[in-house]
Amino acid sequence: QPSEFTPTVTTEKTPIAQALQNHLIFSAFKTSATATPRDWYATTAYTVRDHVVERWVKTSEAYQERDPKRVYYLSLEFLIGRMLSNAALNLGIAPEVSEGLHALGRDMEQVVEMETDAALGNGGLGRLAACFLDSMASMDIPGTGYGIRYEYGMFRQSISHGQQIENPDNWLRYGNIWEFQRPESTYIVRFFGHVVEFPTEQGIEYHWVDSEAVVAMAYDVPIPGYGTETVNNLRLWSAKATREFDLMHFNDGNYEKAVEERNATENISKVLYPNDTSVSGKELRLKQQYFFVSASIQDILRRFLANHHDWNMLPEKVAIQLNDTHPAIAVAEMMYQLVDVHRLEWSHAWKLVVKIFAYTNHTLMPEALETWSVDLFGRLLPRHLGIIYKINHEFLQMVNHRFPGDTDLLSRVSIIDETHGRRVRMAHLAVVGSHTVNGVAALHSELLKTTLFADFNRIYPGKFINITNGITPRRWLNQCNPGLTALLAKVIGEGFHKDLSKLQGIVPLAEDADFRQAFREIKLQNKIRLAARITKLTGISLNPNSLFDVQIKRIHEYKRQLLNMLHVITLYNRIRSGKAESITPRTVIFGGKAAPGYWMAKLIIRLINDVAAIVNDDPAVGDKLKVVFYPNYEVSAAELLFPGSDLSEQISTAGTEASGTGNMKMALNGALTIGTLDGANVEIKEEVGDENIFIFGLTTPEVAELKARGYNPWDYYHSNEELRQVLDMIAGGFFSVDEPDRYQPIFDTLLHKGDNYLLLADYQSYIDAQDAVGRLYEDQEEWTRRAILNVARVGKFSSDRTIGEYANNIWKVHPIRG
Ligand code: DL6
Repeated sequence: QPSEFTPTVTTEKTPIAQALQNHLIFSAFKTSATATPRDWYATTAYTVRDHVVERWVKTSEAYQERDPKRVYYLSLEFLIGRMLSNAALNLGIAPEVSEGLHALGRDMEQVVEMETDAALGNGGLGRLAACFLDSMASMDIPGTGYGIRYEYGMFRQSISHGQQIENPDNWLRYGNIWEFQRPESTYIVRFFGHVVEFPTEQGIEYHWVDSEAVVAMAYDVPIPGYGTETVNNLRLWSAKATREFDLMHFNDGNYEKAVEERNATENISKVLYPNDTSVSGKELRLKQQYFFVSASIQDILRRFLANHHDWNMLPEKVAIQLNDTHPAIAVAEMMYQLVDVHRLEWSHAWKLVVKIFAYTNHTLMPEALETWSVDLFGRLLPRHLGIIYKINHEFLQMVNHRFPGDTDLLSRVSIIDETHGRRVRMAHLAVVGSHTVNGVAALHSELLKTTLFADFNRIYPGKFINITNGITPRRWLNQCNPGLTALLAKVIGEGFHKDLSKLQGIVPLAEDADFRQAFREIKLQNKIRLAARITKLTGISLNPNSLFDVQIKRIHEYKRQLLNMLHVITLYNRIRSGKAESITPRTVIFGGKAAPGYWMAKLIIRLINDVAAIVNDDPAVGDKLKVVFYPNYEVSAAELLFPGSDLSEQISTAGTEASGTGNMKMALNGALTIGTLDGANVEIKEEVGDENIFIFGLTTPEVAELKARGYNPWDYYHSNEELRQVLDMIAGGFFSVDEPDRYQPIFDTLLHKGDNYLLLADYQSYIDAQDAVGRLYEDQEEWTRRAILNVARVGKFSSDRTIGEYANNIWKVHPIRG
């Protein structure tokens, strides 16, 4: 009689069920009787991983043999989320894994829930990088991601007494089955010291001496493509001390001192900075940037040199994309490696550099534009500062030659800002060192050319292009919305997984009552699933038939969660005063993290929770209005929230949101958008049609005009009764009776400090649009028709399309099949 410990293939079990059982025993060292839910997760992950690794080896051999041009995506953030279900889906083995678990008495959905999110990013920029990895692998593009293996990712948010509390994200506590440590792939990264000049016959040689060394050790994470054998690599660097500890101190009996140095070194990859749109200028952050960049560039050059001797081949084999300015120091590091280490002539090296690099800008917000004080930079990276000076000198000479005598222009475009102390402008370094710079949505790219980079656009005509962002349909449709995916597959076949434009095929079905019914039923089930999770997390029970009105994203003043709250309180007032007899029942859901040091964003979270407490408890309101703050918004939460949304809130002040990608995920999952003409909303409107989206508010030029004319928020306060009442309630302590002036700063920001993001100017137009939303929702047939048209027409926003454009227009790389 074979026991559970007998790892032989039995006829009754499918191969995957057998593999699961083997891993339970040999990898988790458990039996079904003793296995915990986490053991089942590990068992399943090991089983799926085996399939991934098999293909990974083949892909890497194919790349090795065929030596294609590769793209290297340098990003300080990769917001990957969970990997198990995504890997099973992409490999096409999800049904078998599910069945195998079922045969062993387990449920795939519960197993998946045991995985901790890999939250190595803040928000949009990091999630975009993760979607790009999925698309590159799915399209067989030889692409590698390079980043940092943070020991602590994005903080975990809890809500206590309505306030955000930040808790450390110890995501590696139970190990990480998806990473492979590569002790053989280590590089020395140096900091501090000074530069010594050696005159030689060829000119001056620069030697960087007395520096402190850190070891960068690689951890590889497989990125399986969908519907292909390709598995690409995400290489994350971890900092290790060069010596375990200082033996001198150890022998003196000072153990603490002995490990101190080691800890300080390893701090470099300890924690992700949780600010998405502001820079703090901290030394550790610059160390992180240089650390991962230097290790990555050394790794890229090592791979190149293994096959080539002719440096002119470098741009034929290597394309490097800078994900924002965070890795922009790579331009100087490549020069350092080529000139100081490999002894290329400066001008030869520079020609290669500008053929290799390209830079993506993700924001126009001035507070997000990185600069470093020259003092800090020179202390930490003395040789690189010298290199940047030389790059700048040559660049300014060129500008002066082209635009003689324009000293203002020279000072505006210089890589060194001399106007606020001396600072290194990383965006300028990135622009000068790249052959192409792209924005992430049509409007954003246009604004880059006409505002932030207007001077550079004159200097380098043609360098600035647009590539509109996208999202991977595998995670953001197939994985998160199996009900809708199955319905779509039934009516148009499976092709849309790899060609999202195929969704156009459902356009005629918007007119089919049976299809609408089926579509609506799926949405309802998704809302029921979401409502159950919300009740579990917050204790708030919801009516799944109410309109789920959802704003999930980082909390930031420019994203205007506060404008949403002005609407919520307006609705509340209408209900209380009996003016809303026939109001559409609504559940307004917020989710998102505030940067720990962003006081106003945290106050907004508190206001949402305070308002929720009062509204949800008011018997006069009943089912008509509920307000929810979903704690710890992260990728896995998003996978529940997007499919369960009816209304997508994309309400940033026009001209502030570079693109947005949540807007795309919402529409793809059948939510209608209420939004401003900002970021990619503009293109979503073009795709889905004016009738199928609720657009409101000032346009970007109107915002500029109003500001130029002199914007006075008091005008709106005095002339709009509903608005005035809402603002007076906030300021007067209606929602904070225990501390009546808690929200006075919000009132002050909006009225006394100029309402930078024009909430008051856009208020009435937003309320009117929301009223139209409410009325349309009453007509469920028409609402569903429009939701179907949204799904059908957002194929453009697949990250496969986006990556295709990067590959053709910037990287010039081609697919390679193993
Ligand atoms: O491009 C990805 C994403 C855009 O969709 C958002 O509109 C934009 O805010 C975001 N930017 C960041 C932080 N930017 N910086 N630096 O996440 O990028």
